[in-house]
Amino acid sequence: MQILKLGGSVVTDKDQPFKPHTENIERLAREIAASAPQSLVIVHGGGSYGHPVAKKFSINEGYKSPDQILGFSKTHQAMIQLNHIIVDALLAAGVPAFSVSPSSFIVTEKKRITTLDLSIVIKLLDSGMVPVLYGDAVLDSHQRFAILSGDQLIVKLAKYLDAKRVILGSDVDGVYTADPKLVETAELLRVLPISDVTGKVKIGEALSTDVTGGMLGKIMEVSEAAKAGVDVILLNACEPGRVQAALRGEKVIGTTLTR
Ligand code: IP8
Repeated sequence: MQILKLGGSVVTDKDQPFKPHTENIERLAREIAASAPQSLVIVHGGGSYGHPVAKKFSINEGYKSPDQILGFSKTHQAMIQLNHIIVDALLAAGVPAFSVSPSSFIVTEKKRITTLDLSIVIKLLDSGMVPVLYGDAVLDSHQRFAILSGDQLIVKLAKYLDAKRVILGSDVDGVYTADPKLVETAELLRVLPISDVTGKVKIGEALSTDVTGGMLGKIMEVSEAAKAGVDVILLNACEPGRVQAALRGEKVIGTTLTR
């Protein structure tokens, strides 16, 4: 059982609203097909689809004014549009992808997952399909609605589906000693003990609109899966071949989180 997260910076052009990164999406679909995964769940991020809409209507802050209700639907719809493009590309490459909306089986409380019914996802996996989920606008029992990041979602999936490996694809090679987009001398950490995450290591924040917390938020979140003994690999999914190699269990340039 493997879980692959494709970050918004991989599947969209984060600087242009509603612009899919078609080249990356189609290449990754071919890589996933070529790796012939036994059991795989794909989760993608919001990028320039979900995030700008969620930000415009302050969806992650919960209900404050009536105009947010339309914004909640628009955020979800933006994610459906991106998911549609990704699922179409996977199908074209021969991957039996099947779209599943997280907001239809997950409820949060103060932005954290409290209700999650994975029975459909499990049945899809048992039938040989590849469920394709995403960060979504979800109902929240405390603040009416919230943004569920794909990163929070993959940790729960890893735990309840007993995943062996979680692969997080972004547009950087892994975790660096500083933000590689800003600091030239930043070094890639091939191994990152999770005890270092909140201490010595300085991790660059995402530069563009990301309502769910950028790189540091991502690592804090997924370190939970590493703590539970799941192999967690952060790699650059914009570099051809890396996702395919990781899915095959081969050695790949990236950062492995260790306990
Ligand atoms: O990009 C957020 O998912 P993420 C999805 O994985 C939305 O944090 C709706 C903004």
